[in-house]
Amino acid sequence: MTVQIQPKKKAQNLSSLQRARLEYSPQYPSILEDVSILDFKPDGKISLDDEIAKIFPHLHTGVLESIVLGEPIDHPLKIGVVLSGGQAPGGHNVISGIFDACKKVHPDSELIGFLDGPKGIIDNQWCEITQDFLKVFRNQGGFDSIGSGRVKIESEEQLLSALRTVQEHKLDGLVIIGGDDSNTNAAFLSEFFLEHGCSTSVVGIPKTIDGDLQNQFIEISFGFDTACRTYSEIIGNLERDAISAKKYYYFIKLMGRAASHITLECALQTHPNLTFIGEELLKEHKSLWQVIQEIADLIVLRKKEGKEYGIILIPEGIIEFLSDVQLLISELNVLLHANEDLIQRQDRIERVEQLLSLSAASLFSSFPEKIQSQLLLDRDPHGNIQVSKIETERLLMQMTAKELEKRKQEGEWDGTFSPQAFFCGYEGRSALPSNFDCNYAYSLGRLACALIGRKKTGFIASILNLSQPVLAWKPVVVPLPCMMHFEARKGVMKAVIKKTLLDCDGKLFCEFLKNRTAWKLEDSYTQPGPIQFYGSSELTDKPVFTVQSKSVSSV
Ligand code: FBP
Repeated sequence: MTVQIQPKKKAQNLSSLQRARLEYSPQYPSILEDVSILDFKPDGKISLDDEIAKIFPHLHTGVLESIVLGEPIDHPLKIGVVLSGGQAPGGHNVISGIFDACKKVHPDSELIGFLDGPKGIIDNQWCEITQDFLKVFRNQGGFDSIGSGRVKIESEEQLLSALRTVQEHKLDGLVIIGGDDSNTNAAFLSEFFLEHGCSTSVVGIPKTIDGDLQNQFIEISFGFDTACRTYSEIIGNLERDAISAKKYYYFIKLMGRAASHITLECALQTHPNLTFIGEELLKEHKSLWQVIQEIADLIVLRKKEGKEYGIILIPEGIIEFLSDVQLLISELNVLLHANEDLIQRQDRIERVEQLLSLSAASLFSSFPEKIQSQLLLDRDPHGNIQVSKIETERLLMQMTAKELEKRKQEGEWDGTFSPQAFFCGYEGRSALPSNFDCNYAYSLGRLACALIGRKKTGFIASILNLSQPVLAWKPVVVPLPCMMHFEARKGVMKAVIKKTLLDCDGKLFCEFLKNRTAWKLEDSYTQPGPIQFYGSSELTDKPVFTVQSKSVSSV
């Protein structure tokens, strides 16, 4: 079944800036100019867990491949592409990169997009991607060209449907643009295709704003740069508002799931008064009570300086790192897994309180009812608690207010506490991509096409040296299984791509440590302003600190 999107209608609603961005020509390393002559040759062994290798008997898992020049490919390619999971700025550029590269290989090459995520592959819902179609999506944010979704291709039945789809279309390759879980699925899909004698290559592309898909082969996923810049603009503006009005405490929660990469980057960009880093709280076994004490201490201290305003950054996944809440969440996960009807019950909150251990129940009962209900929400298809749906910023605000009231009664504080809650979340995922993300995502698309041209399967396309100018970027291809390890998912050990949490001994975190005490009382606020697309390259093309820190001369 074919579904058509109407680019002409879409074009009528583009703003002047969106139109100007359509004209932007993404840059890419010169080696990706003509992908028809790119080939890959084995270049040494790569370390791989034996148990993981056994799961992928058909894939060439333990060999690193380097890019070399080969005989040109002179036949058309037919490629399918799918966007998987949450939006990340640059997705449309990956698609444009694949399109332009495959058309250059041969003008009769074809690209089709599977609609609304991996479900589109299972149900064979697709649309043809043409030059005309792409005209309104180049360098634009969002994933609305072909849509995305979180359905996994996991069961034997789903895998067989996917196999039928790629065989029906006679695809040379399928590009999966996704995060750690989607790329894990890409590895299993490529193994399944090989096992069933299907020659369609499966290639992964690292996408997610969260920054947790990074390792020795992936410096950052596309989308992180734009999301951090979007949030930093908002935080910088709120800081300016705070020192102007001098009456509000802004509690700002930042997207990023468990990892605090986004929060740390935004803190370095904006210098807030207090920033929590989930990984540090975990390392120090901090509890929710200790976090509240830290916020209240800051407010008391700043009042002594005559300041009744401030900026507090909270990573989206903070509650998963707090020792007491961790215990509660793990008990809730077990309860929800074992009693599927629990969430539907009218008396679910009372029932949960009865089933929890004493300490978990007492913490759960101390939460406002809204937070209790949010903690009981269904887990996502990968078994993750949906942290973006839990209003942690409001929970911290309410608990801080209670603590301050107590301190007031004890004569320790006599101020006014006016908090405001913000969630920097979905808007960063679909912002107009920065030049960095436009260039990076487009280059990844071109590289994916090169892999498919040479029938390479089970690889992720990546680019190193990203802190340098684009011409010095270094495209690399990496077998997906070598990024995997075993992890408990819904109580069962599964081979998955390892998420990378923030390194509390890393360069960036140390930079933050050097400054955070001064930022508490001094208002060292920095206002980065909106993403710049035009002007000096210092303003337009330099990536965020997280990416810069990967090079020798950093922050
Ligand atoms: P991906 O891992 O798919 O890239 O999604 C990331 C993310 O934006 C998280 O930062 C956030 O917690 C989550 O998606 C929100 O999910 P949903 O879109 O289902 O509300």
